[in-house]
Amino acid sequence: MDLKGTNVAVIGLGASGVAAARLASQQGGEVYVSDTREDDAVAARGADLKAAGIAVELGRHDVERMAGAGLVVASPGIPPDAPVLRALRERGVGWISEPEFAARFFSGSLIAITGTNGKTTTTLLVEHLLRASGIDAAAGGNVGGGLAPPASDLARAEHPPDWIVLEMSSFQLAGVESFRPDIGVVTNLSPDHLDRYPSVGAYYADKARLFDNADEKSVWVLPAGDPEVEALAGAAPGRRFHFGLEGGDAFVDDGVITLRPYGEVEPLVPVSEVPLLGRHNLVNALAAALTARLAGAESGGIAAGLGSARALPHRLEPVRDERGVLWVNDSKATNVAATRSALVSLERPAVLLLGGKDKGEDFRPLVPAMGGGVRAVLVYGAVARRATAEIADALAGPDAVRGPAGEPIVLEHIEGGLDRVVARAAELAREGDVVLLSPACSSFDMYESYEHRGLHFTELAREAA
Ligand code: UMA
Repeated sequence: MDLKGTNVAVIGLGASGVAAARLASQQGGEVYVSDTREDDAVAARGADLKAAGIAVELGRHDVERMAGAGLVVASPGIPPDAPVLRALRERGVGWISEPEFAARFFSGSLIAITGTNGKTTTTLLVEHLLRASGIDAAAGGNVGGGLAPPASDLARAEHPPDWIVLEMSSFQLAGVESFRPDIGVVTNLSPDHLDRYPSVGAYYADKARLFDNADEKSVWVLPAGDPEVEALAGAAPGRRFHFGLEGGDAFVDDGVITLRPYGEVEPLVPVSEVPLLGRHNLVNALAAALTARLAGAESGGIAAGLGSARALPHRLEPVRDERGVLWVNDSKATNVAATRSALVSLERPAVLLLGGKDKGEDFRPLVPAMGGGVRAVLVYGAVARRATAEIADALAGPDAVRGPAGEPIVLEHIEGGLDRVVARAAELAREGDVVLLSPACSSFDMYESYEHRGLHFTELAREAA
């Protein structure tokens, strides 16, 4: 695709907009980027682009100018009913998403990974498994958090990788036209983003666009026994492969991660040797192993890669394993649902550290997930008084649950900082336990971010006696 002489309008000056503008400019386009914000962060990004010869407008979108462009690229965070997109639609002007734009310049093969949960873990794991197998691969896309670049940065690379592994959100899939992955992966499907979509059906419909340009050479990696995902794929052509704990082309057989995409059984590695925590991560590992195999990786390389996989920072990340006690940083769990899923997925008794800024969420729904697994709950931070009262209430109520050996769950409100919470956790934890920081709250009462909180916990855990 040649952009020489083409006017390209980019909407939004976040990570996607900056990357798309740079790619369009590198490809010879005349680029105009605009953003409704004009704060310091956006202004700094704008100044960098201006220095590269790109036209930047802050504080407003010039819809007339966009309507005259040959190509419009919209950032994923801009909802379809935003005034700028409504104005373009009224003029009959269409737009594409940033990865759709980037993929037009990819030279290698493409793996696209979507789904409601586990996208980032699976994407980065596929990259790791391919590299462990000696295949030149690079990941990016929706990933965020500085863990991998936007799709357009991958397209701009001086030495394009043989395989690009892209995480795709529904917002990005909404703006595809010719996007056609060689291998498409759906990790799972459940309702989400209902603040943006009018219905679950509308959210699923955007996800289904992964299959828009399928042909008989397409390869699909899907969860086994999931009728909703199967319905999403509909009648899309291509070969379908399935992963699941109980069966399919990637499964767990007698405690061993096993593949069978080509008829032959390929045992890879015992689950116990994969350093990722939780059942959901095991399913992500199955999806990633199967995907890497279908991309041409050999089972030996995949097995080695699974053994050397690392948890993503702040997501059920083991940070210390000493004297039978595993310390786990799950600081990214900033709401009750995330902490609930951590509790459900752990298979060891836990001392749970919970607290932070009060977002008004009800903590009682956490209690059923504690039954049989949680030994103690230590509550701290601005939310502590309310959270402790609600948990105490649920522990005394009709749904009351008990700890690992049927004993009462210890519940304590700890005054002071995380140092005091960690010290108390070290006293309570017994051999075989997990000390889990999964706060169910944001960090802003004491920290700048969940990352900052997670790093402080890691430091304290490593120092704990
Ligand atoms: N803006 C306008 N006009 C508008 C509305 C917004 O100019 O009418 C501007 C905002 O002022 C802002 C810019 O658009 O400056 C923001 O664009 P954006 O929200 O698309 O943010 P990016 O920084 O480009 O980040 C996006 C993804 N964010 C979203 O989809 C919300 C990042 O995913 C992704 O990493 C990045 O592109 C690179 O691909 C983050 C995310 O939370 C991690 N994704 C959601 C998720 O995973 O659940 C979908």
